[in-house]
Amino acid sequence: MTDLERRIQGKIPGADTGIEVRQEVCDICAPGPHCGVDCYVRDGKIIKVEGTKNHPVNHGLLCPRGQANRQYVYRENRIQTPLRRVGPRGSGRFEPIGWEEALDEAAGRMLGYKRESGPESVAFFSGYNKWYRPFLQRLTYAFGSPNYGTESSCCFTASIMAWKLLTGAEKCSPDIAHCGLYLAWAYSGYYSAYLSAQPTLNAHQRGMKIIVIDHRYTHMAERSADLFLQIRPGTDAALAFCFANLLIQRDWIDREFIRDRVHGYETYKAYVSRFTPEYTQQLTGVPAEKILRAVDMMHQYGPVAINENGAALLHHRNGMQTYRAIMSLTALMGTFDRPGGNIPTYMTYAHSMAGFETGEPAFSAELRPALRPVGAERYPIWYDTVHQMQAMDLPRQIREGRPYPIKMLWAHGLDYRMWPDSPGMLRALETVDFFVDVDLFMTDSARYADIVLPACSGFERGEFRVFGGRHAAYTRPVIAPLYESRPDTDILFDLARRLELKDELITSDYDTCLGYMLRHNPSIDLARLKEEPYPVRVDEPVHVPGTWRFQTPTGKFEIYSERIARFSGQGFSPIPTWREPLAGDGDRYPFTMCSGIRRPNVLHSRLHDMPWLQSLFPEPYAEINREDGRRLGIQTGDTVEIFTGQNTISMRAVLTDFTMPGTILTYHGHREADVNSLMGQSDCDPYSGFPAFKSYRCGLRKRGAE
Ligand SMILES: Nc1nc2c(c(=O)[nH]1)N[C@H]1C(S)=C(S)[C@@H](COP(=O)(O)OP(=O)(O)OC[C@H]3O[C@@H](n4cnc5c(=O)[nH]c(N)nc54)[C@H](O)[C@@H]3O)O[C@H]1N2
Ligand SMILES: Nc1nc2c(c(=O)[nH]1)N[C@H]1C(S)=C(S)[C@@H](COP(=O)(O)OP(=O)(O)OC[C@H]3O[C@@H](n4cnc5c(=O)[nH]c(N)nc54)[C@H](O)[C@@H]3O)O[C@H]1N2
Ligand SMILES: [Mo]
Repeated sequence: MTDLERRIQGKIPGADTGIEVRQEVCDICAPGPHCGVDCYVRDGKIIKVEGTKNHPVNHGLLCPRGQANRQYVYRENRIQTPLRRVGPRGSGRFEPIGWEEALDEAAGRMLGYKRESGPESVAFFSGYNKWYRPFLQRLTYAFGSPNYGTESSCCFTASIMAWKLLTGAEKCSPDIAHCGLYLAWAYSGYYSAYLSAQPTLNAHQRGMKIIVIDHRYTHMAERSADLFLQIRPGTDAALAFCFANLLIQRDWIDREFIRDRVHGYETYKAYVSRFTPEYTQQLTGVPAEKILRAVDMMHQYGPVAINENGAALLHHRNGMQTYRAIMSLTALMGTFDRPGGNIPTYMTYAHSMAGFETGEPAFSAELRPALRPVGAERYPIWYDTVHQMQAMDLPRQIREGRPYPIKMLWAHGLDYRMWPDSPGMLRALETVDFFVDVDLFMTDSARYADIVLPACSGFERGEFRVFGGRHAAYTRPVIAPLYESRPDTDILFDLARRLELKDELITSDYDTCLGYMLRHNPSIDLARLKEEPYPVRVDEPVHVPGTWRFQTPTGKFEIYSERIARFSGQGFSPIPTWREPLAGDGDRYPFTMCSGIRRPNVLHSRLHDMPWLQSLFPEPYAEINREDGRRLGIQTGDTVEIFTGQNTISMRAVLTDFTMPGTILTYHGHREADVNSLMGQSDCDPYSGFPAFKSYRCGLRKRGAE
């Protein structure tokens, strides 16, 4: 082997090896962390990836999923050309067609349904991906349909609802840098948000105390908890009420803040008084003396900051109320909008929080028609606060046609296994007249589409992004789009131009729209950003703690929500309330299934087939408490059946002492063991519409045992 060959094999960049290092951003779990990636490119192909050292977000780190980016981009089932279905739905029989033909046909159908059944009969949907959403949402509304909906119908939006109802803010981040005690409430860090773990550990080392509240003994609990409260899934509201009760009884509250800035204190005080430590122990499983110890610590070590959680606390049938209960503690303690507490922040751009505002929310929503979207009847509080389609109700409406028919579905990255009662969503895909799916890969959902369009990955496109700490970037593609794939936004503009729309923006182009969204952000210069390989710090005004003006009907922190009070007649409670979390059929099913607990090697449906990542955990598995295993004669490695009235699935058992007896922890999106097929549609949180993914009743047995 020559020296040059060795250097090529070693992937050494240089003019002689023809290997160049180009910067991109990992798109696998964006917009979570947005980690910078160095891509080693040779002959137009990515041959290696590693974390970008001088990237302000990840500083050279990459998680296992990010490390596997090369396998992700070059997966065998990438869709290569636009396709038209020629076999029955689900058969996977398609013929390649050209882009013009595909978009003409889709646009023709859309206009036809609009004429025959109204614009609302066409629904627009986005899966987990966020980067193109502003454009998709504007296009939906410009077309005249109210039915823009996304995966966020079951992810984090219920927390936004809670904050909006309480304060008018959308998100309130814990101020870890200045707090004395961190309530790591449903926070494990290591798997779901790995970049947040180190700052938390650093703060702990400087003296910040940590109370971990989780049903699983997590790494965070093991390594850094000063106190660990092991709690039954979904019972967290009771714990928050008990904390409130004890803080009030001991007069460890901020009376001035409550007097001047809180609405509903007296009603709430009366309500929480029944949550004694003993009663709360019965509901939550947390020993009374530990609850008392936690409250002592909150008093002794404040200011207290509380973790913002996007899913684990919300995936219960009382999730939104639970969130309101927990965050109402910031009003009692006076830590809302105070250093060391929870500070309001902005959703800056496409669901990313960078600390400053842009015109993106207005761009996305300003053309919203007055028509009522899917889910508005069933989930009125959702509709009142979010205004979008509640996509959890979409399968029902497609199948039943009530209150009006949905004829066509235009989707980007739709995965039917995201919904509870996933078979019901699949039936909806069979029922709907016309279905277009835009995805990178030929997924099990895309197989049901009439037209399938190939999107390119984040490495094959350039795009505007923002990052925490007031950073912005305009990425550049590191390789050309594979096959005939294209960026979702290009597809959307080409569609928009075919829809006879009056809106000049959504029929223009990406940069023109960005210019409009950023017209009040003078420090962001797109041309300059395009020249920069790394994110640039921008000089935009940020929220100053202590200056928040409550955007609520009373202009105060509304523990008693006047907005919800308007719906009291429909059984909704203006103050946070308790409800037993278990969803699903009655007592025949003694276990609590907590599904979708984040794991290091998976992200929803999209990574289950990837060899490197799959090698870490080759099969779907369920974590089962060792005691339960002993009782049922189950050992690690056995195949177990998890069952409900809806369905039965099989997984490998992994016995552990880290879970609570009676709980089963699983992951979702597996083709061969789809947990969502075990769940019904009827048990969603009535406030938010969120499914009870994390506290569903089920049965468990060793395969073969009856
Ligand atoms: N690796 C990886 N990272 C991800 C994702 C992924 O699929 N894989 N998904 C991303 C997405 S879309 C989301 S929404 C976020 C979710 O992010 P998180 O909600 O942080 O995700 P989890 O790690 O499942 O949950 C955090 C902790 O809450 C605990 N928990 C679960 N249920 C309860 C409960 O009822 N009460 C209490 N007190 N604790 C509970 C879990 O045991 C866990 O330790 O993760 C994001 N990051
Ligand atoms: N049981 C259970 N179910 C859950 C959860 C749980 O915890 N438990 N979590 C819920 C939560 S929080 C979430 S966020 C959802 C996740 O919901 P999903 O939307 O199911 O997430 P993914 O499977 O990651 O992505 C969907 C599709 O997007 C495609 N895709 C990736 N990048 C692009 C792109 O740039 N353009 C286009 N057009 N497509 C792209 C992927 O190939 C994939 O097919 O699942 C929810 N469902
Ligand atoms: Mo999520």
